[in-house]
Amino acid sequence: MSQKADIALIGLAVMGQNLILNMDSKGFIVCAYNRTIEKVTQFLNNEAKGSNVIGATSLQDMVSKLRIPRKIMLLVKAGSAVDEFINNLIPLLQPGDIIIDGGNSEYQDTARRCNELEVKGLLYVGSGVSGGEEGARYGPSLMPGGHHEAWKHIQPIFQSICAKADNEPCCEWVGEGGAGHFVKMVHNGIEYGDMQLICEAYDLMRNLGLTQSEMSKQFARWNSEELDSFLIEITRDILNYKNSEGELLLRIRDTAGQKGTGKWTAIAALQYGVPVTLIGEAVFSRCLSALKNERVEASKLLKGAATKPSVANLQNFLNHIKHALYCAKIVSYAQGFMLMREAAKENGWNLNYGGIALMWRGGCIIRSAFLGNIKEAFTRNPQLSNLLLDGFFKKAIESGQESWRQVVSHAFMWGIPVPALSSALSFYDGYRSEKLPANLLQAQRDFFGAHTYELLGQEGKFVHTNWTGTGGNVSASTYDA
Ligand code: NBP
Repeated sequence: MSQKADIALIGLAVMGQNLILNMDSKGFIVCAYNRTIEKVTQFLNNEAKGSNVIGATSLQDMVSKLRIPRKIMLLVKAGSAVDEFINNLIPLLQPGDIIIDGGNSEYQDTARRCNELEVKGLLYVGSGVSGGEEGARYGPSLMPGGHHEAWKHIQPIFQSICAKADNEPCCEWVGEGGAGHFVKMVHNGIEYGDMQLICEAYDLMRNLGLTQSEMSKQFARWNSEELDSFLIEITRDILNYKNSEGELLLRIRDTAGQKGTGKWTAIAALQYGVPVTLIGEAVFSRCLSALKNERVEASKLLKGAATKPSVANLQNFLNHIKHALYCAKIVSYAQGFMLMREAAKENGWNLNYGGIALMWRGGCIIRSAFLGNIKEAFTRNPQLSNLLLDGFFKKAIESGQESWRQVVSHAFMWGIPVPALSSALSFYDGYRSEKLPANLLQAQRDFFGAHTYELLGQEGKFVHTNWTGTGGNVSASTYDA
């Protein structure tokens, strides 16, 4: 009888194929399966030729080829395909077997599946996988969560195939239920934010008349400093890219699509009541970009600022842009970690924030030197309540904030949209405000809806005032504004 496989992988599209080849290269025996069976043979005869990968012709065949406890990883389209496979696998498995979903599933679906499988004695893991095709092949960032009992069985495979940063694996157990997919969702939201910030820096530079080659040089310089990251690096290369028709970027339509994980992050932020403003703006910016036809019409009708973009000292201003980008990025990550902290509280997850920073440090799209600084912040103080309060980041914003304010105010005067840079600055100013104008909000709500208010020094005691002398003295018990 031939050797049994260590793991089965279902879904032979780009992610599945590359993860299989990665596992194979690390010495694990993988059994490959796909809904369209012909793709298994195609894969074995082409990409996996010469490897130890084995194929299966049916789910029964696949299950019979696995070591116990069986480990089956799904890399299929998120949604009903995952449920269909789980339902078809249940009758074929034994208690203690493990199903792993490595797709971009919604974290609440993962939590539901965890509960459903627990009743049947099966272990379920929802794992974030980041890094795209190349990451999957040579070392992704992996964010597994679900039934903790599964971790000791999958840990050797996961920590062997994942990316490494400073010799540490970019994969650690995240937490119970949907925790792994939640953290992956926030990662994707942060990716949206980073990309939007870079786009705003690019927009400012091109409005100041820089050529693509000059902008590329700026990004190259920034990539050797505190902004050192994969996204800055690829932006440098995109700006430099030319084909037979010249600079490609100039010919790309200015409308961006989305697959939904950024939107999910913004929805979760609203649901948990956490002001994740920068990612929200990044999602809305993509929505605004998609209104191309409307924007073309509006551009002919609506007047903008009277002041044309220009600066006395270009080099100085470019440095201001770098600081603005860095400060706003700090706010974005601080907001993302605030969201994870609140979700952890509500879901009973014991998240290791330094460990999460390390998981994102290598392999994934937001990989950067900056994540190393975040890891260090949580190592210094594992109980850190907000990244903005860490000494390193506090100092970074102190030294960059004048530049940040210059950039945002100039952009407003020139009529250049900078939603992410500016919303981050407003958040920063709000977060550091001892007094916000919400006293007036309380008064307004009580005035028109008898919603009551709290007096300073008497927190927790809600009172109502008859502001006009004509309303009653009864306060509202329902919340409607
Ligand atoms: P896709 O998301 O394109 O999914 C293709 C796979 O899903 C194929 O195996 C296909 O089988 C299967 N499938 C579909 Br589509 N509908 C199905 C159904 N109703 N029942 C059973 N199988 C079905 O592949 P991918 O881009 O490799 O991504 C896989 C997962 O990883 C997704 O959740 C994705 O969001 C996530 N992810 C992707 C990336 C990336 O860079 N692409 C990065 C990180 C995470 P077939 O061959 O029979 O049609």
